[in-house]
Amino acid sequence: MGAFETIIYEKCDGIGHVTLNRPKALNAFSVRMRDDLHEVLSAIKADDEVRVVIIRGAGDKAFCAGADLKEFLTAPSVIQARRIRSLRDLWRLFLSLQQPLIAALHGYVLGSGMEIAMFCDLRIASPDVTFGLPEVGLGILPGAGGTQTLPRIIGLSGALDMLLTGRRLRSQEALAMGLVNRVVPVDRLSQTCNDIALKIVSFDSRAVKGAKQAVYGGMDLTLEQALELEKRIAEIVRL
Ligand code: CO8
Repeated sequence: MGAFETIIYEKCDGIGHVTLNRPKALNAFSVRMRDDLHEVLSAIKADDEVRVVIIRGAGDKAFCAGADLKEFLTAPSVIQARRIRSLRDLWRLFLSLQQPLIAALHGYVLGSGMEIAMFCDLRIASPDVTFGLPEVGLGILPGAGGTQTLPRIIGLSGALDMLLTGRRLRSQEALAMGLVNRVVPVDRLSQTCNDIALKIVSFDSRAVKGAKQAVYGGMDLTLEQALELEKRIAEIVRL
């Protein structure tokens, strides 16, 4: 893999480190970033050495302040349509990764940035985070799964509050609502995510992948079907 314009990718001790790297634009999600992320995640998906992934944002102001508004407002409609289709592919790619994804969150986590975080399995935040989905206020819908991932993570009531009123959440509220797993001091954010990742790396990777697959695979099934799925996956893991 070559160097990327908008992403830094490093691999160390079984952990894939993905950094959104446009700090001067608060890591706004651009078409270039979409393409770079697609390439990195495709490589990670095929790489058995990568047992867990940490996604973070460069700079001290934001994980990601959403879609690149400057680019979005100048895109002609055909390109826009193609962009939206490709976005769906990227989001499917996120969902198809068997390795656990950890989002290390600081500063602004808005729009597409929040949607990226919601495609991760664990969200660890510093106390300064502002979460928000401003799309409806901009006259559009969150186009990267936000209307579906948010209610699955925090429930219907909180999701509708954020989506319909543009309500923003700070880290402690996000913790109380189940949007983040842990809040840690900003100077401990990276180390905490690394420690969690190393713990996951120390486990049997088949059991880790199996647990992730069973949880997501069972969500849209009846309990009976989901228990059956769990049984099948547990048998495969034990082989
Ligand atoms: N896109 C492009 N550039 C951005 C973005 C963005 N989303 N956010 C910040 N930047 C840039 C600024 O333009 C600025 O650049 P420059 O220094 O060249 O002027 C630099 O980052 C620093 O930003 P600010 O000076 O604004 O920093 P502040 O600390 O004053 O404010 C905020 C931080 C509150 C995060 C503010 O930057 C902001 O409101 N940003 C936009 C947030 C947003 O609404 N994001 C979009 C969410 S919706 C989405 O992701 C789905 C698609 C939306 C399409 C909408 C079509 C109508």
